[in-house]
Amino acid sequence: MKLPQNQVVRAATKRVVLIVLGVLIAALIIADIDLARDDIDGNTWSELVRLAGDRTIGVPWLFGLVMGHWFHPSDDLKPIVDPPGNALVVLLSTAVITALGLLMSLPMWLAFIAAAPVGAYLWPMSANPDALSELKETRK
Ligand SMILES: [Ca+2]
Repeated sequence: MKLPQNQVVRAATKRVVLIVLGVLIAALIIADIDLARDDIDGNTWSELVRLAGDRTIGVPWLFGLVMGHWFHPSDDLKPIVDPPGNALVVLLSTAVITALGLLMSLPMWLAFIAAAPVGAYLWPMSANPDALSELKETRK
């Protein structure tokens, strides 16, 4: 999605997106706390994600991919395979890891750790350099 060019609209759009994300995260945390306090065991978001990760290694793999996508070592990192080939490699590696997880017991943490560099070097988030420097300026 491309942000509108007008600075005022861009700033308002960013603010709305951040507010929506904040409200969504707060709602998930509040729901998780409420679910933790009820009489039903294993029904919190955290417990369900953990259970899903135990059932299929694809879940921690996907979390690792997203972590690598967001938190890679350089702002100007480019994928080592040009698009759209990088998406194909990410999808294929996800399919292979998920299939391996069905055939053998793989630890969740290993899938998570292995996926982060894949997400970073095949699917790095390319941030707008202007938006990044703007953000860094506001943090000072
Ligand atoms: Ca509960």
